[in-house]
Amino acid sequence: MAAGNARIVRYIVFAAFFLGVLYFISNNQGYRIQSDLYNVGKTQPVTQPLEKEQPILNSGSGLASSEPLDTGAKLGGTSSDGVKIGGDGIGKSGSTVPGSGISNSESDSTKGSTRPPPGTPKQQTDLGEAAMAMTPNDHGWNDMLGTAPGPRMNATFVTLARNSDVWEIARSIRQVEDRFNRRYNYDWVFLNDKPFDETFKKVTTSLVSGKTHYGEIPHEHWSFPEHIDQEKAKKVREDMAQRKIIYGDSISYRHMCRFESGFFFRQELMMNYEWYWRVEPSIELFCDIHYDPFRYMAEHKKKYSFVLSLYEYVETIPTLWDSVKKFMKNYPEHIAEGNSMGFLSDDGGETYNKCHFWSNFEVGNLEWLRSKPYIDFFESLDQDGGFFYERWGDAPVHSIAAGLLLPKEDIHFFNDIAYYHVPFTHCPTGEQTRIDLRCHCNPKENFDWKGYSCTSRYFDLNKLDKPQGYEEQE
Ligand SMILES: Nc1nc2c(ncn2[C@@H]2O[C@H](COP(=O)(O)OP(=O)(O)OP(=O)(O)O)[C@@H](O)[C@H]2O)c(=O)[nH]1
Ligand SMILES: [Mg+2]
Repeated sequence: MAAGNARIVRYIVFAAFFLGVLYFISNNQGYRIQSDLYNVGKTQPVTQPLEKEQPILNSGSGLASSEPLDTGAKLGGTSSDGVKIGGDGIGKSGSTVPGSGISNSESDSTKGSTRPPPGTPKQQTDLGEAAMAMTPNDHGWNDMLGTAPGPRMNATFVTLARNSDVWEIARSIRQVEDRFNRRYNYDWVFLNDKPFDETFKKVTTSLVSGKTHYGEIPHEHWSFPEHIDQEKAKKVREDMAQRKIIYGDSISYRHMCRFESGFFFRQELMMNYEWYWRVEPSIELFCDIHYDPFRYMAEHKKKYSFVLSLYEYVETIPTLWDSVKKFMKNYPEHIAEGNSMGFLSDDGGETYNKCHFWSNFEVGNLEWLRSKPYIDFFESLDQDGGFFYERWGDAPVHSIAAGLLLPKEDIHFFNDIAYYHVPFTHCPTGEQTRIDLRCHCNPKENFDWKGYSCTSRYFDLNKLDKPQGYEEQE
């Protein structure tokens, strides 16, 4: 009996050992399969319907290529012997596609990175020829996976940020990349009144598909100008603190507003570009952007654009309009014919109705901001001291400038760029638009047609048809 029991125990031990070996082998294989898949996915997401259009566009390098990084390098243009020759073929940012083995940043943070490009290697040799798909009926509308065809503008994203903003700006970049820039690879300029730290550079460079640049703002662009009476400015801050005016007691917020009003566009790094798209920390983009807004601006001769507009908090700008009127009197030659005074004033310019475009989102033309009319405008306002004796924001400053110095047709409303910056949302009006653009915003949160928005005024002034369904959102 004892011997029988021992035999049974031996069988059980043997069976357990055998099962253990089987389990180990199968698990091990599973791991290898997973890791292979992962590699493939990194190069080329397996779900993409790529083969359809690849053969002609891909210089013969199809999806099945066993040289994924090579394929990525070809985004920058490849000579016949396979040597990388840079990205002239697809514009400035095309030369910097990650995965080409070349660092995509001025910082050291991506050196040695073998990360594949964010878009698939679908690449057209005739990038400059392609028309933009603006509606679902246009050719190429659904080509949202590869690098976008078409020329690139001389454009950059621009963000003013502190090192402590890194995770908030990381969220914004991720959204901008996912919804737009992974297909376009535009550059990104980061500006700061202090040196950026390594974490900031590393994290942001890893997220941006174009080149990243980091600039430190010169002291004279982030300090009190000599003509400011420090005592007077201090009293204002104390008074605003007592009255609980948002950021009313902050010195740095005032430097920020003055910098955004008068200096960001003439930073050394920004001088390399003609177009900018401003991005702030913690914003959201809710819809796919199927076309290049920079190119849209250029082709339609726009100079300034917005997605949200509203009334300014009057306590922050009590004498701004007086200052503007002084400028108009001193520089009548700068006031554009057919301007948007009707957006800014309800009485022909006597008083300001506080309407402004919300400048935490802007796509605009840097040459315009660097032009004499704009510089004269900024300097005239700056002399009056309201950035420090009050708390003038860059939003009303930019908006009044755009409203007076530009013909009204130069200002564009991007209905199809769905956007959030606390606490307002622009969610495109019209269900079909939201479906076509694969939006994830709640239309009920759209601010455009609510009483505190000025967007209706913009539509009325420009005699534009409001999108279908706007009445239901008022
Ligand atoms: N380098 C630097 N950037 C700043 C400073 N203050 C604000 N910023 C940046 O300037 C932009 C505007 O500042 P915000 O604090 O977002 O101002 P806001 O949008 O009016 O207010 P919020 O509702 O807080 O977003 C953001 O991109 C900030 O990261 C500062 O002191 N230094
Ligand atoms: Mg902000």
